Amino acid sequence: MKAIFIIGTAGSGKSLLSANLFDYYTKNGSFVGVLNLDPGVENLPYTCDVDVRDYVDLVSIMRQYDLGPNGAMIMASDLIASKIDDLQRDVDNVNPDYLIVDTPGQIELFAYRTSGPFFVQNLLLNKKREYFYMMVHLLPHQLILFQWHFLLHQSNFD
Ligand SMILES: Nc1nc2c(ncn2[C@@H]2O[C@H](COP(=O)(O)OP(=O)(O)O)[C@@H](O)[C@H]2O)c(=O)[nH]1
Ligand SMILES: [Mg+2]
Repeated sequence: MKAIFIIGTAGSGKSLLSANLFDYYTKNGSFVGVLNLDPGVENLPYTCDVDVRDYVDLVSIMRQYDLGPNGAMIMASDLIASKIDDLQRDVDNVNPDYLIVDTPGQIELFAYRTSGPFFVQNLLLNKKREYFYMMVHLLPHQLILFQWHFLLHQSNFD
């Protein structure tokens, strides 16, 4: 299984790119799965095989902890890491050739908090990190340095 993480700023087109990559790989005969890691998204341009919203619900977090949307997103982003075993099990059940990972809307919540790098490092760990890719797109130049730190943090991609 090869995992492709789609990373970018909010509204930069991550979800649409995920949908197009799904179509591209499918048309070329590969078995592709899409993992949605955005707990706050309402509509997706693809049908996800594995969905973090099954485990982390933004509206429930807002109600339960009396948080606004931004605070709930921070909490939800951290909760994603605690659901990695469930998400890993769901991914293993699908077991695609390529796993496209559509990351949360706000890059800062995924890349700069410990939960994002933890998730990237530990997903597919039990698969001995078979070919593990990351993709970055549409980065404003201020973010590139941070992005490379994030990428270089990973020891397991070709
Ligand atoms: N014109 C144009 N619009 C795009 C492109 N990629 C995404 N969009 C639109 O930009 C908006 C945000 O895209 P989305 O994939 O949800 O961004 P995300 O927040 O990074 O997942 C949506 O309305 C998309 O239809 C693109 O390459 N060209
Ligand atoms: Mg999105």
